Amino acid sequence: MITIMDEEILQLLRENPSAFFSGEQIAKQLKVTRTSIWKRVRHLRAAGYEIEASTRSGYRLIRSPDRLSSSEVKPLLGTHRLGRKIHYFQTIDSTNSKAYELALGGAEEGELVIAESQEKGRGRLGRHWFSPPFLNLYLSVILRPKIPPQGASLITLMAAVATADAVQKFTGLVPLIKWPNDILLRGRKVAGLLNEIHSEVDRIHFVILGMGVNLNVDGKMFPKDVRRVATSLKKETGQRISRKAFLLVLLQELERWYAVFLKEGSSPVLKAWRDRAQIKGRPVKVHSFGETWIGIAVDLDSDGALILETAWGKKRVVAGDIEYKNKMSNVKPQSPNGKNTISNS
Ligand code: BT5
Repeated sequence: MITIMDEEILQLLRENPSAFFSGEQIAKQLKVTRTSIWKRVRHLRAAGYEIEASTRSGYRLIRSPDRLSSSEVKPLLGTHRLGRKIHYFQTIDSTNSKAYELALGGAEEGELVIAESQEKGRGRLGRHWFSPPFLNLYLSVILRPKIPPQGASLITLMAAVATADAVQKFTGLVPLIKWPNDILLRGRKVAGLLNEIHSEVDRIHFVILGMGVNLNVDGKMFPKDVRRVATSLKKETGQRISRKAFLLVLLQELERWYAVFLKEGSSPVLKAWRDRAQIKGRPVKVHSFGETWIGIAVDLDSDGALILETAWGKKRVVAGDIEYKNKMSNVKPQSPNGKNTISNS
C-alpha cells in the first residue's frame, strides 16, 4: 500500500526530477527520521518505483510504475472540475459502491474513486464486471448536476460519448456505442458504464458515473463467458497501453462533454450519441425487464429511451439490453410476455 508519507516523498522527488534530494532534507521536511525515509524508499522500490540512492547525494526518482494513485495522476491532470480529489485503492469491492458511500457523506462534484482491481466489480442489473489487477481502468466519478432525475439517462449517454471519443483520440480506432452504454470495437465490448443516482422526486442529489475500460487485459484472461463478447485496447492495437495516459484523456473528454451538457443541454449529446451508435434502421432484439421485443430501431428519444418499430406498433424501451440482428427475416416476431416496462410512445 502507498501511504501518505510515500506520496509525500514522491512529491518531493518529483519537484526536481534531475537532482538528488538528500535523505536528511526529506526527513526534515516530513518531520521524521532518516531511517524511516530509507524504509519507505525500500517499500516504494518494492512497489515498482525506480529510485536511485547515493550515500553522498541522497535519492532521485528515475521511473514510476504505471499506477493510478493520486500522486501519479494529479500532477498530470489537465482538468478543472474532475479529479481535484482522488480516492485511490489497490483493491476494493466496487468503485461505484465506494463513490456512492462517499457522496452520501458529502463528497463533492468531481471527486474520483480509482482502483487497481475490484473484487465485486458491478455491471448493470446485478451482473459482474471482470476487473483483474493493474491492467485496466476502474473509475467512478461523483457528479452533482442540478437537473431532475429524468435527466439522469442523458448523463449516461454523455459519458458513453466521452468514453468513445477518448478511445478514438487515444488509438485512432473508431468505436461504436451500443444502446444504452456499451463501447464496442469490431463488435466487442471494450468499455461498459454503470451509472447510479441518488435523488428525490424533482432533483438529483448525485450521480455516480462508473466506467470500466479494458486496456491491457489479454483475450485469454477473460472468463469464458466474457471472452466471446469482450476485447481490450491492447488486443485491438497490438500495443501496451499506458493506463495513466489513457485516464488523462478520458477525464478530459468527460469534462469537455459534461460542460457541453450543462451549457447546451441534451441536443449536442444526443446528436453525438446517434452518430456513434448508427442504430437507426437496424433490426434488433430487445430484452427489457423479462420481456423480449423484436423490431427495427427507429431512433433515440430525447430522454435516451430507444424507439422501436414492432409488429405491434411503436414502442419506447427505457432500459434493457439489445442484440443486433442482420436481417428482420432472421428473427421471428415475438409477442411481449408482460406490460408496463415498455409503453406505447
Ligand atoms: C456494464 O454492465 O457494462 C457496466 C460495467 C461498469 C463497470 C465499472 S468498473 C468501475 C465501476 N465500478 C463498478 O463496480 N462498476 C463500474 P452490463 O451492460 O450489465 O455488462 C455486464 C456484462 O458485460 C457481463 O454480464 C459480461 O457479459 C460482460 N463483461 C463482464 N466483464 C467485462 C469486461 N471486463 N469487459 C467486457 N465485458 C465484460
